[in-house]
Amino acid sequence: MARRSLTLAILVGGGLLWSGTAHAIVGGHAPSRSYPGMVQLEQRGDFICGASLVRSTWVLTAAHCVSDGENGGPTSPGDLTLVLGRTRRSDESTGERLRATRVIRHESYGTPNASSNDVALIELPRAARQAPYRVVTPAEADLWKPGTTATVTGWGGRVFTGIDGGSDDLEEIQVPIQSDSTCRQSYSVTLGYDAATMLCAGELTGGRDACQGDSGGPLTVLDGQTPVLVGVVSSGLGCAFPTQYGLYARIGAAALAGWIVRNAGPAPTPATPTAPGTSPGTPSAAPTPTSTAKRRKILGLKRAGRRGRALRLALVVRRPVTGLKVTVRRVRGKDVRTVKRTRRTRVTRNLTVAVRIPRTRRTGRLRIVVSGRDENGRRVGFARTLRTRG
Ligand code: 4AZ
Repeated sequence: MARRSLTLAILVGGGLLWSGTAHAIVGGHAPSRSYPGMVQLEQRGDFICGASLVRSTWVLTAAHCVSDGENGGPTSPGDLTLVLGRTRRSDESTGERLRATRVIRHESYGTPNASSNDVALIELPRAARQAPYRVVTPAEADLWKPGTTATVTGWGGRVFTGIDGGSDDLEEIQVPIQSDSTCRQSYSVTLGYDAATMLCAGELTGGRDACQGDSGGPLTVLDGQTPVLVGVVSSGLGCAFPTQYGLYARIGAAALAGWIVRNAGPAPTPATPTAPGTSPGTPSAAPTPTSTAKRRKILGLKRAGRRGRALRLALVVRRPVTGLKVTVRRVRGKDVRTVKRTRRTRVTRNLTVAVRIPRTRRTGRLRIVVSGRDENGRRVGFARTLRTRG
Protein backbone atom coordinates (compact mmCIF):
# COMPACT_ATOMS: atom_id res chain seq x y z
CA MET A 1 0.00 0.00 0.00
CA ALA A 2 2.99 2.23 0.48
CA ARG A 3 3.15 3.75 -2.97
CA ARG A 4 -0.59 4.01 -3.47
CA SER A 5 -1.24 5.84 -0.22
CA LEU A 6 1.72 8.14 -0.68
CA THR A 7 0.57 9.27 -4.13
CA LEU A 8 -2.98 9.85 -2.98
CA ALA A 9 -1.86 11.81 0.00
CA ILE A 10 0.13 14.19 -2.16
CA LEU A 11 -2.77 14.69 -4.56
CA VAL A 12 -5.49 15.05 -1.98
CA GLY A 13 -3.68 16.48 0.97
CA GLY A 14 -1.44 18.71 -1.10
CA GLY A 15 1.02 18.61 1.77
CA LEU A 16 -1.13 21.04 3.77
CA LEU A 17 -2.09 18.48 6.35
CA TRP A 18 1.50 17.82 7.38
CA SER A 19 1.41 16.83 11.01
CA GLY A 20 4.91 18.00 11.84
CA THR A 21 5.44 15.28 14.44
CA ALA A 22 8.98 13.96 14.22
CA HIS A 23 9.26 10.92 16.41
CA ALA A 24 8.68 7.20 16.33
CA ILE A 25 6.14 5.25 14.27
CA VAL A 26 4.62 8.75 13.99
CA GLY A 27 4.35 10.29 17.45
CA GLY A 28 5.55 7.14 19.17
CA HIS A 29 7.66 6.19 22.17
CA ALA A 30 9.65 3.23 23.53
CA PRO A 31 7.45 0.17 24.13
CA SER A 32 5.82 -0.06 27.53
CA ARG A 33 6.16 -3.84 27.62
CA SER A 34 7.93 -6.57 25.67
CA TYR A 35 6.36 -7.96 22.51
CA PRO A 36 7.89 -11.42 22.02
CA GLY A 37 5.66 -12.08 19.00
CA MET A 38 6.72 -8.92 17.12
CA VAL A 39 8.53 -9.89 13.92
CA GLN A 40 10.60 -8.09 11.26
CA LEU A 41 9.99 -9.14 7.68
CA GLU A 42 12.92 -8.87 5.28
CA GLN A 43 12.96 -9.25 1.53
CA ARG A 44 16.36 -10.16 0.09
CA GLY A 45 17.97 -8.83 3.23
CA ASP A 46 16.11 -5.49 3.37
CA PHE A 47 13.68 -4.71 6.15
CA ILE A 48 10.26 -4.19 4.51
CA CYS A 49 7.46 -4.69 7.02
CA GLY A 50 6.34 -5.70 10.47
CA ALA A 51 4.63 -9.02 11.19
CA SER A 52 3.25 -11.00 14.14
CA LEU A 53 3.92 -14.53 15.29
CA VAL A 54 0.43 -16.05 15.59
CA ARG A 55 1.28 -19.76 15.89
CA SER A 56 4.63 -21.36 16.69
CA THR A 57 5.28 -21.87 12.95
CA TRP A 58 3.15 -19.10 11.40
CA VAL A 59 3.65 -15.36 11.05
CA LEU A 60 0.86 -13.00 10.03
CA THR A 61 1.58 -9.91 7.95
CA ALA A 62 -0.17 -7.69 5.41
CA ALA A 63 -0.90 -9.10 1.94
CA HIS A 64 0.56 -5.95 0.37
CA CYS A 65 3.90 -6.70 2.09
CA VAL A 66 4.18 -9.97 0.13
CA SER A 67 2.85 -8.94 -3.29
CA ASP A 68 6.11 -8.57 -5.12
CA GLY A 69 5.82 -11.74 -7.21
CA GLU A 70 5.25 -12.00 -10.97
CA ASN A 71 2.24 -9.93 -12.12
CA GLY A 72 1.55 -8.75 -8.59
CA GLY A 73 1.39 -12.32 -7.28
CA PRO A 74 2.69 -13.39 -3.87
CA THR A 75 6.39 -12.90 -3.21
CA SER A 76 8.36 -16.12 -3.42
CA PRO A 77 9.15 -17.50 0.07
CA GLY A 78 12.78 -17.84 -1.02
CA ASP A 79 13.04 -14.04 -1.03
CA LEU A 80 11.74 -13.63 2.52
CA THR A 81 13.30 -13.97 5.94
CA LEU A 82 11.89 -13.25 9.37
CA VAL A 83 13.69 -11.86 12.37
CA LEU A 84 12.07 -12.83 15.65
CA GLY A 85 12.79 -11.81 19.21
CA ARG A 86 14.75 -8.65 18.38
CA THR A 87 13.66 -5.11 19.27
CA ARG A 88 16.74 -3.24 17.99
CA ARG A 89 17.03 -3.95 14.30
CA SER A 90 20.80 -3.49 14.21
CA ASP A 91 21.44 -5.81 17.15
CA GLU A 92 22.44 -9.08 15.50
CA SER A 93 23.24 -10.61 18.89
CA THR A 94 19.61 -11.06 19.92
CA GLY A 95 16.72 -13.07 18.51
CA GLU A 96 16.69 -15.47 15.61
CA ARG A 97 16.48 -15.27 11.86
CA LEU A 98 14.34 -17.85 10.07
CA ARG A 99 13.64 -18.24 6.39
CA ALA A 100 10.12 -18.36 5.03
CA THR A 101 9.02 -21.72 3.68
CA ARG A 102 5.57 -20.77 2.41
CA VAL A 103 3.55 -17.64 1.73
CA ILE A 104 -0.25 -17.79 1.78
CA ARG A 105 -1.77 -14.51 0.66
CA HIS A 106 -5.49 -14.00 1.20
CA GLU A 107 -7.24 -15.11 -1.99
CA SER A 108 -9.50 -12.03 -1.95
CA TYR A 109 -6.85 -9.45 -1.16
CA GLY A 110 -7.73 -6.22 -2.98
CA THR A 111 -11.44 -7.04 -3.40
CA PRO A 112 -13.77 -5.11 -3.16
CA ASN A 113 -11.41 -2.36 -1.97
CA ALA A 114 -7.70 -2.05 -2.63
CA SER A 115 -7.04 -2.73 1.07
CA SER A 116 -9.71 -5.38 1.65
CA ASN A 117 -8.46 -8.70 3.07
CA ASP A 118 -4.95 -7.30 3.49
CA VAL A 119 -3.53 -10.35 5.30
CA ALA A 120 -1.00 -13.06 4.51
CA LEU A 121 0.54 -15.93 6.44
CA ILE A 122 4.17 -16.95 6.25
CA GLU A 123 5.25 -20.39 7.40
CA LEU A 124 8.49 -20.96 9.30
CA PRO A 125 10.73 -23.99 8.84
CA ARG A 126 10.48 -24.82 12.55
CA ALA A 127 8.76 -23.61 15.69
CA ALA A 128 9.88 -20.17 16.85
CA ARG A 129 11.30 -19.83 20.34
CA GLN A 130 9.07 -16.83 21.08
CA ALA A 131 5.50 -16.96 22.34
CA PRO A 132 2.89 -16.17 19.67
CA TYR A 133 0.32 -13.40 20.03
CA ARG A 134 -3.13 -14.38 21.14
CA VAL A 135 -5.41 -13.66 18.15
CA VAL A 136 -8.84 -12.18 18.84
CA THR A 137 -11.83 -14.40 18.00
CA PRO A 138 -15.09 -13.20 16.39
CA ALA A 139 -16.90 -13.75 19.71
CA GLU A 140 -14.75 -11.08 21.40
CA ALA A 141 -15.94 -7.94 19.59
CA ASP A 142 -16.28 -6.18 22.95
CA LEU A 143 -12.51 -6.22 23.41
CA TRP A 144 -11.99 -3.78 20.52
CA LYS A 145 -15.23 -1.79 20.28
CA PRO A 146 -15.03 1.86 19.11
CA GLY A 147 -13.34 4.04 21.72
CA THR A 148 -11.03 1.26 22.92
CA THR A 149 -7.39 2.26 23.17
CA ALA A 150 -5.26 0.07 20.96
CA THR A 151 -1.48 -0.14 20.57
CA VAL A 152 0.50 -0.23 17.33
CA THR A 153 4.14 -1.32 17.34
CA GLY A 154 6.68 -1.06 14.56
CA TRP A 155 9.98 0.11 13.14
CA GLY A 156 8.33 2.26 10.47
CA GLY A 157 8.84 5.85 9.40
CA ARG A 158 8.58 8.62 11.97
CA VAL A 159 7.47 11.14 9.38
CA PHE A 160 5.04 10.73 6.50
CA THR A 161 7.58 11.01 3.68
CA GLY A 162 9.20 7.79 4.86
CA ILE A 163 12.60 9.23 3.95
CA ASP A 164 13.89 8.76 7.47
CA GLY A 165 14.14 5.02 6.73
CA GLY A 166 12.25 4.06 9.84
CA SER A 167 13.48 3.49 13.33
CA ASP A 168 16.20 1.14 14.63
CA ASP A 169 14.38 0.60 17.89
CA LEU A 170 10.87 -0.77 18.11
CA GLU A 171 8.36 1.92 19.05
CA GLU A 172 4.70 2.01 19.95
CA ILE A 173 1.73 4.36 20.04
CA GLN A 174 -1.71 4.26 21.54
CA VAL A 175 -4.65 5.09 19.28
CA PRO A 176 -8.41 4.86 19.83
CA ILE A 177 -10.40 2.49 17.61
CA GLN A 178 -12.98 4.43 15.58
CA SER A 179 -16.52 3.47 14.60
CA ASP A 180 -17.21 2.14 11.12
CA SER A 181 -19.25 5.23 10.28
CA THR A 182 -16.35 7.53 11.20
CA CYS A 183 -13.92 5.40 9.16
CA ARG A 184 -16.31 5.33 6.20
CA GLN A 185 -16.82 9.09 6.27
CA SER A 186 -13.14 9.70 6.49
CA TYR A 187 -12.28 7.55 3.47
CA SER A 188 -15.47 7.80 1.36
CA VAL A 189 -13.96 9.86 -1.44
CA THR A 190 -10.39 8.55 -1.30
CA LEU A 191 -9.31 5.02 -0.45
CA GLY A 192 -12.77 3.69 0.44
CA TYR A 193 -13.60 1.69 3.56
CA ASP A 194 -14.74 -1.94 3.71
CA ALA A 195 -16.03 -2.71 7.22
CA ALA A 196 -16.14 -6.43 6.43
CA THR A 197 -12.37 -6.74 6.63
CA MET A 198 -11.02 -3.33 7.66
CA LEU A 199 -11.02 -1.20 10.80
CA CYS A 200 -9.59 2.23 11.46
CA ALA A 201 -7.92 3.78 14.49
CA GLY A 202 -6.36 7.11 15.35
CA GLU A 203 -7.08 10.55 16.76
CA LEU A 204 -9.36 13.05 15.01
CA THR A 205 -6.51 15.57 15.23
CA GLY A 206 -3.89 13.12 13.92
CA GLY A 207 -0.39 13.22 15.34
CA ARG A 208 -0.05 9.52 16.13
CA ASP A 209 -0.21 6.85 13.47
CA ALA A 210 1.41 3.88 11.82
CA CYS A 211 3.43 4.79 8.74
CA GLN A 212 5.50 3.31 5.94
CA GLY A 213 7.41 0.28 7.24
CA ASP A 214 4.90 -0.37 10.01
CA SER A 215 2.69 -2.24 7.55
CA GLY A 216 2.05 -5.87 8.42
CA GLY A 217 2.67 -5.23 12.12
CA PRO A 218 0.24 -5.74 15.00
CA LEU A 219 -2.54 -3.60 16.41
CA THR A 220 -3.32 -4.98 19.86
CA VAL A 221 -5.70 -4.32 22.74
CA LEU A 222 -5.29 -5.51 26.30
CA ASP A 223 -7.33 -8.36 27.69
CA GLY A 224 -6.33 -8.00 31.33
CA GLN A 225 -2.56 -7.88 30.98
CA THR A 226 -2.38 -9.81 27.71
CA PRO A 227 -2.03 -8.02 24.37
CA VAL A 228 -4.51 -9.52 21.92
CA LEU A 229 -4.05 -9.08 18.18
CA VAL A 230 -7.03 -7.25 16.64
CA GLY A 231 -5.49 -5.63 13.56
CA VAL A 232 -2.70 -5.70 10.99
CA VAL A 233 -1.28 -2.36 9.82
CA SER A 234 -2.60 -1.94 6.29
CA SER A 235 -2.77 1.56 4.84
CA GLY A 236 -4.19 5.03 5.20
CA LEU A 237 -3.96 8.35 3.54
CA GLY A 238 -0.54 9.63 4.50
CA CYS A 239 0.41 9.26 8.14
CA ALA A 240 -0.99 10.95 11.25
CA PHE A 241 -3.00 13.53 9.26
CA PRO A 242 -6.10 14.87 11.03
CA THR A 243 -9.20 12.75 10.21
CA GLN A 244 -7.11 10.34 8.10
CA TYR A 245 -7.16 7.45 10.55
CA GLY A 246 -4.84 4.48 10.10
CA LEU A 247 -6.43 1.52 8.30
CA TYR A 248 -5.95 -2.01 9.62
CA ALA A 249 -7.02 -5.50 8.59
CA ARG A 250 -9.93 -6.39 10.89
CA ILE A 251 -8.73 -9.61 12.50
CA GLY A 252 -11.86 -10.00 14.66
CA ALA A 253 -14.00 -10.21 11.50
CA ALA A 254 -15.30 -13.75 11.12
CA ALA A 255 -13.98 -13.79 7.54
CA LEU A 256 -10.38 -13.08 8.57
CA ALA A 257 -10.30 -14.95 11.90
CA GLY A 258 -11.68 -18.02 10.10
CA TRP A 259 -9.13 -17.66 7.31
CA ILE A 260 -6.28 -17.65 9.83
CA VAL A 261 -7.57 -20.78 11.59
CA ARG A 262 -8.16 -22.56 8.26
CA ASN A 263 -4.62 -21.87 7.08
CA ALA A 264 -2.52 -21.85 10.24
CA GLY A 265 -4.63 -24.22 12.34
CA PRO A 266 -6.47 -23.45 15.57
CA ALA A 267 -4.92 -21.44 18.37
CA PRO A 268 -3.16 -23.58 20.95
CA THR A 269 -5.22 -24.39 23.99
CA PRO A 270 -4.02 -22.22 26.90
CA ALA A 271 -1.76 -24.12 29.29
CA THR A 272 -3.62 -22.90 32.36
CA PRO A 273 -7.41 -22.88 32.69
CA THR A 274 -8.86 -19.40 32.21
CA ALA A 275 -10.83 -17.76 34.97
CA PRO A 276 -14.58 -17.39 34.43
CA GLY A 277 -15.41 -14.24 32.52
CA THR A 278 -12.13 -14.11 30.65
CA SER A 279 -11.80 -15.25 27.09
CA PRO A 280 -10.39 -18.68 26.40
CA GLY A 281 -8.10 -17.71 23.52
CA THR A 282 -9.44 -20.35 21.17
CA PRO A 283 -12.39 -20.11 18.81
CA SER A 284 -15.66 -21.48 20.18
CA ALA A 285 -15.44 -24.35 17.70
CA ALA A 286 -12.06 -25.30 19.14
CA PRO A 287 -11.25 -28.98 18.80
CA THR A 288 -10.90 -31.20 21.79
CA PRO A 289 -7.23 -31.33 22.74
CA THR A 290 -5.32 -34.35 21.47
CA SER A 291 -2.10 -35.32 23.20
CA THR A 292 1.11 -34.96 21.19
CA ALA A 293 1.74 -38.71 21.46
CA LYS A 294 -1.69 -39.55 20.03
CA ARG A 295 -1.34 -37.05 17.24
CA ARG A 296 1.96 -38.59 16.25
CA LYS A 297 0.34 -41.99 15.96
CA ILE A 298 -2.24 -40.79 13.45
CA LEU A 299 0.51 -40.76 10.82
CA GLY A 300 3.33 -43.29 10.97
CA LEU A 301 6.07 -44.93 8.87
CA LYS A 302 5.79 -48.64 8.18
CA ARG A 303 8.66 -49.05 5.75
CA ALA A 304 11.14 -46.99 3.80
CA GLY A 305 13.13 -48.28 0.87
CA ARG A 306 14.68 -47.42 -2.46
CA ARG A 307 13.35 -48.56 -5.77
CA GLY A 308 15.28 -47.25 -8.74
CA ARG A 309 15.45 -43.52 -8.53
CA ALA A 310 12.71 -43.21 -5.99
CA LEU A 311 12.56 -43.40 -2.25
CA ARG A 312 9.40 -45.28 -1.32
CA LEU A 313 7.74 -44.57 1.99
CA ALA A 314 4.95 -46.84 3.21
CA LEU A 315 2.84 -44.63 5.46
CA VAL A 316 0.37 -45.72 8.10
CA VAL A 317 -2.69 -43.44 8.19
CA ARG A 318 -4.86 -44.20 11.20
CA ARG A 319 -7.28 -41.28 10.88
CA PRO A 320 -8.06 -39.01 7.90
CA VAL A 321 -5.29 -36.51 7.22
CA THR A 322 -5.52 -33.44 5.02
CA GLY A 323 -2.73 -31.48 3.37
CA LEU A 324 -0.28 -34.38 3.56
CA LYS A 325 3.21 -33.17 2.82
CA VAL A 326 6.35 -35.25 2.46
CA THR A 327 9.65 -33.43 2.52
CA VAL A 328 12.90 -35.22 1.87
CA ARG A 329 16.08 -33.34 2.43
CA ARG A 330 19.64 -34.42 2.11
CA VAL A 331 21.70 -33.78 5.18
CA ARG A 332 25.33 -33.12 4.39
CA GLY A 333 27.17 -31.76 7.38
CA LYS A 334 25.25 -28.62 8.08
CA ASP A 335 24.08 -28.24 4.51
CA VAL A 336 20.42 -29.23 4.33
CA ARG A 337 18.85 -29.18 0.91
CA THR A 338 15.26 -29.75 -0.05
CA VAL A 339 15.08 -32.55 -2.53
CA LYS A 340 11.40 -33.00 -3.05
CA ARG A 341 8.09 -31.99 -1.66
CA THR A 342 4.80 -33.64 -2.48
CA ARG A 343 1.34 -32.60 -1.54
CA ARG A 344 -1.98 -34.43 -1.43
CA THR A 345 -5.29 -33.13 -0.31
CA ARG A 346 -6.91 -35.81 1.83
CA VAL A 347 -5.83 -39.33 2.66
CA THR A 348 -7.97 -41.77 4.60
CA ARG A 349 -5.94 -45.00 4.45
CA ASN A 350 -2.41 -46.33 4.33
CA LEU A 351 -0.47 -45.38 1.24
CA THR A 352 2.93 -45.57 -0.34
CA VAL A 353 4.56 -42.37 -1.48
CA ALA A 354 7.37 -42.41 -4.00
CA VAL A 355 9.73 -39.46 -3.96
CA ARG A 356 12.13 -39.21 -6.85
CA ILE A 357 15.62 -38.22 -5.87
CA PRO A 358 18.30 -37.10 -8.35
CA ARG A 359 21.21 -39.55 -8.61
CA THR A 360 23.74 -37.06 -7.30
CA ARG A 361 21.81 -36.68 -4.10
CA ARG A 362 20.90 -40.28 -3.46
CA THR A 363 23.59 -41.29 -1.01
CA GLY A 364 24.10 -40.16 2.54
CA ARG A 365 21.64 -39.20 5.21
CA LEU A 366 18.14 -38.17 4.21
CA ARG A 367 15.88 -36.27 6.55
CA ILE A 368 12.26 -37.18 5.96
CA VAL A 369 9.47 -35.08 7.38
CA VAL A 370 5.87 -36.21 6.89
CA SER A 371 3.17 -33.84 8.08
CA GLY A 372 -0.49 -33.04 7.68
CA ARG A 373 -3.52 -32.10 9.72
CA ASP A 374 -6.07 -34.27 11.46
CA GLU A 375 -9.84 -33.65 11.32
CA ASN A 376 -9.47 -31.03 14.04
CA GLY A 377 -6.94 -29.07 12.01
CA ARG A 378 -4.09 -30.07 14.31
CA ARG A 379 -0.67 -30.88 12.94
CA VAL A 380 0.20 -34.55 12.80
CA GLY A 381 3.26 -36.33 11.47
CA PHE A 382 6.77 -37.45 12.18
CA ALA A 383 10.39 -36.96 11.17
CA ARG A 384 13.05 -39.63 10.51
CA THR A 385 16.60 -39.62 9.31
CA LEU A 386 17.50 -42.47 6.98
CA ARG A 387 20.84 -43.57 5.68
CA THR A 388 20.91 -44.50 1.99
CA ARG A 389 23.57 -45.99 -0.23
CA GLY A 390 24.14 -45.30 -3.92
C1 4AZ B 1 2.45 2.26 4.27
O1 4AZ B 1 2.75 2.93 3.30
C2 4AZ B 1 1.49 2.85 5.23
N1 4AZ B 1 -1.00 5.82 8.26
C3 4AZ B 1 1.21 2.17 6.41
C4 4AZ B 1 0.31 2.73 7.29
C5 4AZ B 1 -0.27 3.92 7.00
C6 4AZ B 1 0.01 4.59 5.85
C7 4AZ B 1 0.89 4.05 4.94
C8 4AZ B 1 -1.24 4.48 7.98
O2 4AZ B 1 2.91 1.14 4.47
